Amino acid sequence: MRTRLTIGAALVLLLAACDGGGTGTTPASETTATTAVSEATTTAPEATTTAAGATTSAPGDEHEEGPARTLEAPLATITVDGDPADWDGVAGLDVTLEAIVGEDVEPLTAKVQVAHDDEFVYVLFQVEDDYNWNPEDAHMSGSSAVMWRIDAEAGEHMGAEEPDRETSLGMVDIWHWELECAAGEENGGAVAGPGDGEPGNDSGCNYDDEWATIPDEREDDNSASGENSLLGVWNHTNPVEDGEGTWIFEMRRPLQTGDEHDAQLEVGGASSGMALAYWDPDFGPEGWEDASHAQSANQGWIEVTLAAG
Ligand SMILES: [Ca+2]
Ligand SMILES: [Ca+2]
Ligand SMILES: [Ca+2]
Ligand SMILES: [Ca+2]
Repeated sequence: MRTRLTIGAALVLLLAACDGGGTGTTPASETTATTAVSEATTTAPEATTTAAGATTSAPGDEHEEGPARTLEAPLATITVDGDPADWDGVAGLDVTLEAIVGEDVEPLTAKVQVAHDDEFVYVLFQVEDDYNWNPEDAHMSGSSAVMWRIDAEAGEHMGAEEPDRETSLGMVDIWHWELECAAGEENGGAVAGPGDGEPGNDSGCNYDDEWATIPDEREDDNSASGENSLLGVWNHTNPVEDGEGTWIFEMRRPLQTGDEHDAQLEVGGASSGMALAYWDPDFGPEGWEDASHAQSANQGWIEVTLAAG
């Protein structure tokens, strides 16, 4: 079906290139305490600052090993409702999302925050881009993906590393979101359990829990051990057609799912690699295309640790 093909093709390209960066822009990284979305600011491209809870490094040249970007996820009380007010005080990492090599996509400013409680990991991914949403055509709406490393050696290019996209270095976990349900609605969360149809395919809202080993091998979490209670609510600060503002993607998932196709997260444990992507519906007259996303993987994994306190 259309949606299925779209997701597959798009994610093939999610992390398709790391050698060269493509844009010539030095992505900014900045750590700030969370502010209300209405106060979201544009990050100065040159600025790189570090604050408590996160460290940053300037991405750019291909896989030159520098200080890894890290993000510490605190204990917090979060409600997944599309309202980011509950993230005040949770440190965030500003990220410039970039085109893959060979694509002409303007860099976008984004910010990610991660928190946890005893049961769930929470992610707030905010992207500065104007509002477009068409419930009949996901390509005419914003779209996002959050990816996590499952295997320690997995490459940030959907399990591989450039230039060899055909050789898997390990498995990755992908939360892929096409906005087929309206702002403020719960997406996912209640999809079928193991062994019931296609439990990794959220047929209701198209917020799918997936996995990949290389860009060409990506699937929904449909194994017998599949656990797919991934829940998200999206919103936008200025939800009028072409309204300038910030996309809000708020989501949660159990820390431990027992699903072989998910990253298992542990409070106080080793860091977990994360990468981000966003598809802009203004890319062309037909909306975004598979390769037209802006993404963070050129800059390597963002290393997330879940702090006990
Ligand atoms: Ca909230
Ligand atoms: Ca746009
Ligand atoms: Ca899963
Ligand atoms: Ca998964």
